[in-house]
Amino acid sequence: MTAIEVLPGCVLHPGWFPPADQTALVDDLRRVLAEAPLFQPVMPRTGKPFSVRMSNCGALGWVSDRAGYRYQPGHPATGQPWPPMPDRLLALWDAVAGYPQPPEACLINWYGPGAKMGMHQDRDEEAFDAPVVSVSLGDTAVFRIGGTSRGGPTRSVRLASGDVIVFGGPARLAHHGIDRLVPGTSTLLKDGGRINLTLRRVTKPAA
Ligand code: MD6
Ligand code: FE
Repeated sequence: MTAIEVLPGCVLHPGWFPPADQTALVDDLRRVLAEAPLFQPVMPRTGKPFSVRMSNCGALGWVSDRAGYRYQPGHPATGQPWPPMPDRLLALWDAVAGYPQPPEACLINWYGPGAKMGMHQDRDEEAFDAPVVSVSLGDTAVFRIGGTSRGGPTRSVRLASGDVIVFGGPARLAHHGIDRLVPGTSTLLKDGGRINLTLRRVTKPAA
């Protein structure tokens, strides 16, 4: 299907992954999660739990705990390195990112029914010249995107299973969040819910 520019720099590729590829991707992720189990992140300082559970693959993984947000090379509970990024995700990056270096981190967000994500910016990376590439699997999510300053006008976009959204250029630092899931919109995950993957370049390549 054709790409849709939601806002300058924010490009939606509806149905990028056909159903068979979505199933293969979930199988890839189950192998990742067998090595790097989902963990429950909490907000810095307050310790309030997120409503999603997380894990990562790739050289670096994003974590949040009472000490803050950061990227680190190992799993917070097991201390083991994150599993490698599946080839299917490296190929996606090559196809849509338009960035010469590979991604270093893939954050896996697992939404149970009822989970959501508050408005935020992705700004813990050094390489803001690289886009963030996001994959949605499972139930449709109501995604909200605004501008680079808080509290401005926002748009709402539905992200369905297999959709890919690329945040680059002027949208790289846009505020965004997940208002809610739309239950019963996908049969990919047997207990419902949603998985979101975000592929990121974290470090600036040596000049
Ligand atoms: C989600 N996505 O779709 C949350 N961040 O569940 C994100 O936080 C996100 O979709 C940066 C770029 C694209 C995204
Ligand atoms: Fe984000």
